[in-house]
Amino acid sequence: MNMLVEGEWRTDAYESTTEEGEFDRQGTTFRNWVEDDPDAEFPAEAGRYHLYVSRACPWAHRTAMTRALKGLDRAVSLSLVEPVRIDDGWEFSESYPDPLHGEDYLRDVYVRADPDYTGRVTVPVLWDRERETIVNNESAEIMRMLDTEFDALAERDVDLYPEGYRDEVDRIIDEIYEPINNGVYRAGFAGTQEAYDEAVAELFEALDRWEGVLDEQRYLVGEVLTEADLAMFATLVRFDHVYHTHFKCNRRAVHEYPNLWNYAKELYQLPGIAETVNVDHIVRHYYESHGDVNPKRLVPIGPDIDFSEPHDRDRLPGGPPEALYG
Ligand SMILES: N[C@@H](CCC(=O)N[C@@H](CS)C(=O)NCC(=O)O)C(=O)O
Repeated sequence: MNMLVEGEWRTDAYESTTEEGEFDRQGTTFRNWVEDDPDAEFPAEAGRYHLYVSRACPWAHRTAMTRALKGLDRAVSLSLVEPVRIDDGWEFSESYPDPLHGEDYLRDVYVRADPDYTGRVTVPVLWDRERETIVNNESAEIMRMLDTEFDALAERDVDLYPEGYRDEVDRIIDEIYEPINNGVYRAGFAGTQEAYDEAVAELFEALDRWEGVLDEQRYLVGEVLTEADLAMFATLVRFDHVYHTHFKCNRRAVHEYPNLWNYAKELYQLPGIAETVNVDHIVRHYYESHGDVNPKRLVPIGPDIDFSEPHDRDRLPGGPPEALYG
């Protein structure tokens, strides 16, 4: 797989599966925090930070959705990369330029932050214009910072990490990570039948369980929308187009689960969310980037589903934050 090694781009630097054929996701390295404190090393300030995302990537998607729901569009700028990622990693282009430095590749942005950087070149990236560096490239942490530390700059009073639910939000984000968010990758990149069998068994056991929970409650923690829902939605919205077929998670599609499907449609229809979903980028990224999984890089035709069709979630107590409609 591709990565930077001491600032040099290498295309064969690491194996993404273990000897047992299990997908092994490498950790992220920039882990600083923006703080709601003018004296902090990285203080929350309008116009100072920039978010690099891919519309294809589910991890980046959580951060883009948080920014959209909270109304941080003016405070934190955002730009995209080309959807297909092959030998050069994530690329900028005329359509999707690097607005800060005019670089050709996202790896160049990593090298600007650290000329000796060793690690994967991933999205999302939170860049600090002032210190000219990457603050953080771990999506769960960027989502949390946008939600809590940038709250004073948000144009909408939307709190996705509400007091009284915080432990539950953390617990659920953690709980769905391995079987669901990362589970689809563990299935898709499995190198042995055993690794695949284990991943899909855990994935569908978890989906079946949440299908049951969502029959009784509107969101993952109950009546209020939280960061945990954004983490879940990022996987659900990609599932039927990509994970079902490309990653062989085909025991059932999300649109065949009544509650998960209606829940996904509700989230898609929240103000600002549809604009963060680009099915073309999602589909092209997965089918065209992974030559090992899909050597001919053909993009399949379906499925014919519509996230903007009516949902039935108003049958349950609770609902989206009122500020979204203010
Ligand atoms: N733990 C990271 C993972 C991010 C990640 O793996 N992003 C993928 C895209 S979906 C990526 O950029 N991969 C490039 C690579 O691994 O070289 C996070 O949650 O932010």
